[in-house]
Amino acid sequence: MKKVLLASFGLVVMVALLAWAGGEQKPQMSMDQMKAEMSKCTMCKEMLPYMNQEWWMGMKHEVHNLKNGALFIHAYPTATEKELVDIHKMCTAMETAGMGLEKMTAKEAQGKLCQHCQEWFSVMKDGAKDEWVLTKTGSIGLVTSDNPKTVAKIHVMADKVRQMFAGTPEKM
Ligand SMILES: [Cu+2]
Repeated sequence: MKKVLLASFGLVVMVALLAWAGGEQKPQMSMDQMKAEMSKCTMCKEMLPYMNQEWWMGMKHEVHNLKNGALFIHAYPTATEKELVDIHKMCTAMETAGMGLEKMTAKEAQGKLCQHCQEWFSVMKDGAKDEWVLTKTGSIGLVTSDNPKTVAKIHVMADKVRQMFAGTPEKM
């Protein structure tokens, strides 16, 4: 299941980037720049084929801290049933890509993952547990650990994701 954690986080990051690129604030990077960045990351590049879809911009995202981790809600409330098939297909494509990550060393991950996927790779290496469910509007994930240090790390990650969606691109 760990691979899904990475997949989902990459998704979060890129949707946040996309939100900035299309938002009212000054774009921090153009769509082409963003795509170039994504193509360098083993996880994020799996999303490239779907980026022109309308549902990308309709994503609603929530992150909530738990005592032992965090809860991630990805929802595409505007997606039709047909689009949801694509959304779930994308999740599966990233899961497949993620299978390769399990064999990666931390050093390899540095070369093959973007900064944010690397941070989640690190949480994963700590032994965090996660469980993801495909839902009628997208997906929901629980990321937890019995180790207080790892829980603290998960909370830092959750904060970063919230900040991204609050529009603080300097954290990128
Ligand atoms: Cu990435």
